[in-house]
Amino acid sequence: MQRRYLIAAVALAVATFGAAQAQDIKPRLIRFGYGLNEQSNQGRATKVFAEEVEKLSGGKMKIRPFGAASLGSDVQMQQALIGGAQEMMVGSTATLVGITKEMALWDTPFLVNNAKEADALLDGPVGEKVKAKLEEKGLVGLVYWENGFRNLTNNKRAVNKLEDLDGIKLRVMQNNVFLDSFKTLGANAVPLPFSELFSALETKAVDGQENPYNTILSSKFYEVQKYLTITNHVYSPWIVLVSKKYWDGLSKDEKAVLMNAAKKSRDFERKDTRDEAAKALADLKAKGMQINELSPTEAARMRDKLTRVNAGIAANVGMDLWHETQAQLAQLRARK
Ligand code: TK8
Repeated sequence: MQRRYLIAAVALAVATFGAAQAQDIKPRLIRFGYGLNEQSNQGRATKVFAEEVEKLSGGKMKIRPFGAASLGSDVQMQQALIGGAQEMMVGSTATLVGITKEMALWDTPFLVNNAKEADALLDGPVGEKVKAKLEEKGLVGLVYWENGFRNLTNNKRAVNKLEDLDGIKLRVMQNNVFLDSFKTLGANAVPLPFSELFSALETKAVDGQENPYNTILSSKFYEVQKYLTITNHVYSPWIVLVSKKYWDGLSKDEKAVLMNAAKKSRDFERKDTRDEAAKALADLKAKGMQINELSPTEAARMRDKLTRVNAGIAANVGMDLWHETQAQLAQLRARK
C-alpha cells in the first residue's frame, strides 16, 4: 500500500512538473543556414518555410534564418548539422557527394530534359532512396528544392565552341563530377565554395563559373562577368536538411510540422524559381551581359564530351539506382 501511494505521488509530481515546464517552455529555436542572399529564390523560400513552421506549430517552433553563408559554406554547414551544432540548412546536393556518394546521381550532365522530369524523379522513389542514404551519415533530408539548370559565365570570351573553354579558369562546386566534367571540356576547373565565388570573380582569381540564371542574378555575378553561354548542362537540386541528432529528439508532431512546412516551401520555391528564371535572361541582358546560345553542332559536341562522365557516375552511385533512374525517365518520356 505504502509503496503504491509513493509511486502515485512521484508520478503526480513528475506529471505536474512536466506540465509546468511545457507551459513556459521556450520555442524551439532552429538555426537554418543557406548560401545565397536574402533577396534570392533561396531566401524567399526560407522565409515561407519559417512562416509555415511558426503557423503549424502555433509558435512553439521558430526558424531563425541565416543567409549569405553566414553560418558557413555548404560543406561547413553539413558538418555542423552532423555534429549537432546547427539544426537545419538548405544547400546543393552536389556538395553532399563527399558524404553520400549516391547524391552524385543529380550531377549527371543532361540527366533530365525539363522541370517536369526533375520533379518526378526527385519526388519519386529514386529521389527518396537517395535522400534516405543520408540518415546513416547523420543527416535527414526533407525535400528537394530547385536550384535549376546551370549555365556558363566567364569574363574572357564568348564561348561559341568547345575550344573556347581552353584555359578558362572556371570555378566549380566542391564535387568530383563537376571537376572532371569541366576538365574534360578543356577548362581549368577549380573547386571553390560558393561563399568565396563573388570575390574570386571580382579579383579575377577565376575567370568564370556556372550556375542557374536566378543565382547569376541574385548574387550579382553580372557585375563581374561579361559573357553568358546558354548550356543548360545539368539540372541542379537543393536539398533541405536537418541534423539527425536534432531530429531524433523531436516528437512525432514536431517532425510533422517540419516535414509539412518543408513541402509547402518546396512547392512555393519551385514555382517562384521557374517564374524568375523565365524573366532572368532578359534581366541579365539589361544588366549588360552578352548572351549567346551554342549552335546545335557545338551543343552536341559539348554534350557528347560531358556525358562521358556518365559511366563513372553510374559505377559510383550503383548500377541498380542508375538503371532505376533510366527506367523511370524512359517511362516518363513514353507517356508524353
Ligand atoms: C549555395 C550553393 C549554390 C550552388 C553552387 O550555397 O555552389 O554553385 O549552385 O546554390 O549551393
